[in-house]
Amino acid sequence: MAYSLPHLDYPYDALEPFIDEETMKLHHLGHHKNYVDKFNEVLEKTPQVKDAPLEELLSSIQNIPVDAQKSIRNDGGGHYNHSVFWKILSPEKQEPSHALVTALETYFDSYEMFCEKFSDAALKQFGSGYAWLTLSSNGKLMVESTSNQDTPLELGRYPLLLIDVWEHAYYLKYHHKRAEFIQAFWNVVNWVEVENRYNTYRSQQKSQSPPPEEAIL
Ligand code: MN3
Repeated sequence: MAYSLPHLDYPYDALEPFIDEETMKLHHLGHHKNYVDKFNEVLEKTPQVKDAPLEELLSSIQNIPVDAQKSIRNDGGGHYNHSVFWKILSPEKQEPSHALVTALETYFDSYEMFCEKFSDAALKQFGSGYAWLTLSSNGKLMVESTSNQDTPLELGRYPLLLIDVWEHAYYLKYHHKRAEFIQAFWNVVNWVEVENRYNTYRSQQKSQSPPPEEAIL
């Protein structure tokens, strides 16, 4: 079954003034749509992985035939990353729950330190890519960045929050001032969705056997 461009849960202008309507339209209907179309093309040519769930496909990309790997990483990753990105944005200003803040404090000392570390990773990502809050295979929260359309899934980590710092995500409004876009981003984070993702992946991990490196220890 072919992938399709997901609908947004809010109108294109809903994230104004932090993310402008024109950027949202071009980003969703232009950039994301291109990834979906190209991903469907490569899946047509790679029938052996056509029906694999997307997260599984991206998690085990090294098992994919080599000639399809690059395209699946770029176009499948592009579809996946943008799909998660739209979901973790919200027109309503939200604050993270006490439970989520407590989890963040465990790994980053304070919520403010987490925000600073995440913003710093987004700012310092050289060229196109993303900054992430991820959940590692042993249940730890991490801040990291990736290039292009790479996903943390390939590294065995689950994405909870991400910011797209490709220029197409902010250039129309913020021009070269990526730092201003990152600062604005904090006003439109859907913390309910971030926490849902955290709880979902945590319960999946608890129901699975521990990863091999933990078993050895
Ligand atoms: Mn993008």
